[in-house]
Amino acid sequence: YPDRLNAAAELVDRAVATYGAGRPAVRTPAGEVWTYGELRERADRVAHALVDDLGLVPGNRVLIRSPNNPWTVAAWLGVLKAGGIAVTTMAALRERELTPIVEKTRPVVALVDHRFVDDVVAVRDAAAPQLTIVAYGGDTDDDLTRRVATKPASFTAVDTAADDVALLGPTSGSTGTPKITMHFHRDVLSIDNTFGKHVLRLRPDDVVAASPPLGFTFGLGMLVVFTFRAGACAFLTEAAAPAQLADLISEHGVTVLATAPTAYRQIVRCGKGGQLAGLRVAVSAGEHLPKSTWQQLHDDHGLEVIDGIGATELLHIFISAAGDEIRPGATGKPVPGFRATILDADGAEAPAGVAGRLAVIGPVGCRYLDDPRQAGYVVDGWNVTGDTFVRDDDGYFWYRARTDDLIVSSGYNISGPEVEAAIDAHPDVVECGVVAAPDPERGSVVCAFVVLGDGVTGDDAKVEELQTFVKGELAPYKYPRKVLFLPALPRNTSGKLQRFKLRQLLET
Ligand code: 3SK
Repeated sequence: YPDRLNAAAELVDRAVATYGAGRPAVRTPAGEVWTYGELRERADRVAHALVDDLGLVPGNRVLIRSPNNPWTVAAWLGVLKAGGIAVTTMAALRERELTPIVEKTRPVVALVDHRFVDDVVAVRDAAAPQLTIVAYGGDTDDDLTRRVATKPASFTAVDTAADDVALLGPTSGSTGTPKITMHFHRDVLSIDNTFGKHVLRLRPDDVVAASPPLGFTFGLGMLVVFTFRAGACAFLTEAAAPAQLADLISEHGVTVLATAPTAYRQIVRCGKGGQLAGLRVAVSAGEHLPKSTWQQLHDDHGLEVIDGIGATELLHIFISAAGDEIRPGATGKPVPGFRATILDADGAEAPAGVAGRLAVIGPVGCRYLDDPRQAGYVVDGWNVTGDTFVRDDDGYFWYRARTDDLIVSSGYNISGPEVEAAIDAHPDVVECGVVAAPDPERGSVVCAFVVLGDGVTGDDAKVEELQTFVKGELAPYKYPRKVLFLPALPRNTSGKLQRFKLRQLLET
């Protein structure tokens, strides 16, 4: 990369120059379409409002809080063009989750969708008097989207250094205390030069939908970075349940979908798998994609889902495979640009076939903002993830468990997600989460929290049926000795299963 680089200019100005101002950049289910020219103009007006009205200077941080919609994209691009640092958050976060993020990142401005202002006001009043809150998307006179109408239509992007911070991405980690990852302007582009160019390979005529929020780098990469680098169109849905999303995909000619395995399973279970027929590319990440789910999507719906593992610390996906390279059940190989290895308990590189912690090196690395947990994540230059994987002789990486999800029962090592995948395959199960339950005899036993389909009763007979079913699928020692039924599983705002909350349920 050149020394000076502004990622927002590279995304939107470059798209206008390469693909034309009239090409659609973003669309919504309501039929709103913004061309690349319109998106650039609105982002430029936002940059003017930030600098001219709100006194933003390069390096200032700007919190963005909104569901996925076109103004959020314009706001994000406008902040970066003005030389600011975007602190991306999810609309679903509440006051108690926003407070530590605001305290740590100290934004001077918050650009907030007008429907989500209250929690930010509460955080400002309690903890951040420096914060100017500007609502957008509403119809009051001081609303950002009304104010920008009077601003000049063009803004020359601040000549930021490639190594200036562009993005602060909060991540909750497994315990819930947020860590703030820092990413440079060049990092934003590098995810396209790795996963985007080598695995995803979008085309200008693609229409890209993704369920993860723009406040999660999975969604930001899919809907903004990869899409705009390819001159494609982002289809922005604010909050679509999987069944609705499936309908929107077929109604609006979506060709690329990125979502989590749970959403794929729910789409299939509610009989909407046929709505995915027009997809050219389907990406699954955020959670392990079990082989059974991949196979069902392939056999029944003709999809060759691209699985991948990423991390907010590394901005996006670093292990994946597409097309003929896919081995169902394996996550894939290191994306070109990345190296990956397995570390044993002593931190040494483990040979093929031996499970250990997945560690990665690539063009993007973990930099936590002022956080002692940095020393645990970056060790000898390796970014050490919280996942246990095994590498096979062909260099494919196979997911085993979160490092803290391994269940040791009577001396057996049991992967919680493996048992989950087995239970998920039962026709009455919507989803399940498996954790270790303390047991005086065995140390721990496998405990499954199960969500059943509508009208199915969770009684003793169902427990026995599920146990027998798992024994038929896996080595019998892995069957869940404890089965509890829940109406829904606890998930964080990115949709990840919160196993620590399941463990807490066992303590109550
Ligand atoms: O796998 C994930 O959880 C992830 C995290 C950040 C960015 C992208 C992905 C897929």
